[in-house]
Amino acid sequence: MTAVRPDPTVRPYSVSYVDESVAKIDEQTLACVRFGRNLPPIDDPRSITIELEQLDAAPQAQLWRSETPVQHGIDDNINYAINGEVLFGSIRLEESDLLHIDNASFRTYVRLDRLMQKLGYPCWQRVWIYMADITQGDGDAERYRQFSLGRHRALSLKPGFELNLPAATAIGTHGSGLNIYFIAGKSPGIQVENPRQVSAFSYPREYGPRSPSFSRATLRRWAEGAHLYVSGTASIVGHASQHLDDPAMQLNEVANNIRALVQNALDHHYAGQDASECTPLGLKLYLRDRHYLPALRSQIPQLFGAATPILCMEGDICRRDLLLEVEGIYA
Ligand code: 3EB
Repeated sequence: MTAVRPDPTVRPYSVSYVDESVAKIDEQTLACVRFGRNLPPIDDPRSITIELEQLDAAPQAQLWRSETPVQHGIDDNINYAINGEVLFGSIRLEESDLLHIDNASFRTYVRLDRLMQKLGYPCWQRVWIYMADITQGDGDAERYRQFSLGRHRALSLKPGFELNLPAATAIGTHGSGLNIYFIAGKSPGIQVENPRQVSAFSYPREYGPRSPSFSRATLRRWAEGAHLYVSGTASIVGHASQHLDDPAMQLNEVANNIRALVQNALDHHYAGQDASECTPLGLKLYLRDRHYLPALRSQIPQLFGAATPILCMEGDICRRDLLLEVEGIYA
C-alpha cells in the first residue's frame, strides 16, 4: 500500500495580519511577529518583536501558520521553528554586539547558515533586517553600509551566490540593536529581478564598499500555488532615487516598480498571466515620518487594491533620500 499524503494543501503555511490582542501562539504557529515600542515580551522562540511603531489605531501582528505540526527551539542563540518544508528563524544582537557591525553581520550570517545546514533547510528564501539608527555614520562608515559589507563577505563565500539571493527588507528603528528574521527552504526559491531597476547586488560603488546582497523578489512555488516574496521596494529607477522630498510621487513610483516586478515574475514563470491576477496577501508600508500618512491614505487602495491588508509603520529607509518603502507577499 502506498502512503497517501493527507489532502494536498495549497501551501505548507499561511501568513496573515491579525489584531495583536488576539494573536496567540499554538502548536501550528511558525512565527508571530509584533511591531511596536515597549511591547511586553512573550517567552516563546517563535515570538518576534520589532521596535517599529505602527501608525494605525488597532495594532496588528503577523502570524505565520503551518498546515502541519511545528517543531521549535533555540540553537546557538538562534530561535527557530520548522515544519518539514520551511525553517523560520530569528536572532537578536544588542548594541554591545555591534561595535564592529561588518564583523557582527559577517559572523551572524555564517552562524545562521550553519544552523540552516544543520536543520536541513540550506536555502535562503526571505530575510528581514531591522537595525537601530541604520543611517548613522558618514560615508562608508554608515551602519547600513557596514552591515552590507559583512553580509556580502558571508554570502559571497558560496560560488554563484548572486544567482540565489533571498528577497530582503532592511529598515531602521528608533530602538536599539539588530533583529534579523528569515525564512529558509529545503530547495532554492527562484530569484526575480526588476527590469526597471539595476539589481541591488550590481549597484555601483557610490552606494557602499560592497553591494547589498538581496534579490528584488523570491518566487517560491509549492505543489500547488506559490508565494512571491517582494523585497522592500523604494522609489528607485535604474539605481537612482526618484522624486526626492515628494512622498506621494515616491509611493506612485514604488507601485510602478512592484507592478513591473510581479509582471516580470509572471512573464518568466507563468506565461500569459497578467500582474492584476496576482494579489497581495499583505503589504507593509514603512514611512520615514508618520506625518506623510494622512496625505497618502487615499492613494494606498488605488495603488495596491482596496482589499489588501496593509500594515503602516514609522521606520528609516536605508538611503537617506528615500521617504518610504513597501514590501509584501503576493500569491
Ligand atoms: C533599495 O532598493 C532600497 O539591504 O537588504 C531594500 C530592500 C533596500 C533590502 C537590503 C535594502 C535592502 O536599494 C533599500
